[in-house]
Amino acid sequence: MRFFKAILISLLILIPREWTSLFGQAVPGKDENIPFLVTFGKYGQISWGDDDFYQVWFFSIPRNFTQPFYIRVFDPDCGGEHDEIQGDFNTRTSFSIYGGKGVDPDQNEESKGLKNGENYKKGTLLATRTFGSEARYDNQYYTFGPFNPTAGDASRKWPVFMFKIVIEGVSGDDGNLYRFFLSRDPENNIPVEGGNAFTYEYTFRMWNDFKSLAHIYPYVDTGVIWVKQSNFDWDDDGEILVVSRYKQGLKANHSKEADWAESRVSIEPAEIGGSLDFQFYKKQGELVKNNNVVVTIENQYGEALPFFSSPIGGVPYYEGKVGARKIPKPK
Ligand SMILES: [Ca+2]
Ligand SMILES: [Ca+2]
Ligand SMILES: [Ca+2]
Repeated sequence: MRFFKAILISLLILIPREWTSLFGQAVPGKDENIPFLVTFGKYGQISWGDDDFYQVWFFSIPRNFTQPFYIRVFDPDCGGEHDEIQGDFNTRTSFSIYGGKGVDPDQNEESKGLKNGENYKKGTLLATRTFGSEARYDNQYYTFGPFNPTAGDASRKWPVFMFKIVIEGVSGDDGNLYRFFLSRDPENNIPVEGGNAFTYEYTFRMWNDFKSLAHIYPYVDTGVIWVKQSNFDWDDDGEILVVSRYKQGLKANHSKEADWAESRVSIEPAEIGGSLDFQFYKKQGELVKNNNVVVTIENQYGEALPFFSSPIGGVPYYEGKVGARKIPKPK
């Protein structure tokens, strides 16, 4: 009886993990509860919540996936529904997809797109399109592809091919809100099994309500002792808490208007090889509307941590003080 109970429990543990990886193809991811990514036109003001008017995302395709795939962009245009108007809609946003050598951020630091002026476009340009205000793609998907997985950059660290999408606000001053889906199908959102997406500088929009809790999940790699979280233009909107199996809710310093705030978070050895859960709580009372925010995290060596749409190791839940003494399973 005890044996069957053990099997049942291990199945219950396995199911949610499989479930999250299946839905990791949506960017933002299923567990993140983030409505949109956001990139402003380059003549926007940083006080609107985008510090640099571009964003870089990576898609990883498992080596054993050999079919063509597609990158679908929801609401790529800037106008009509969802987008943030400033004066008139006059913003053009480019979406460019890269493969080949130079893409993999583990082999090319500049690819991460963390610093203005660095060559974050390295790689082979596979597809690009610039969108203005286009009714045809308003509240609709635009599909890039098909792409052959082997056109990606072969990672040395993971058994995957890497692709990169660079989003730039090439003109205008409005906020373009959009999402991605990594798909096996050009017309529908059909996940690529085992695929994932990640970024090193996350620029996103909070829901316009009091109750929705947003999450992002940085991956903690070997050798990390502490991390420094930095966030930009949080508008003094509620709290940012760090949760893991060993952290019940550590308060992170948060920014106000058009400024950066940072704080350190120590890492337990048992947190290595898994994800942290950064939770973004809205302030109650007066609603902070259209809150766009930027988040980066680096380790004690100044190396940026990736945020995965499908958190590596699954969503971490606080296990309490007893759980903290548990010995993690060897790999
Ligand atoms: Ca405008
Ligand atoms: Ca849009
Ligand atoms: Ca903001």
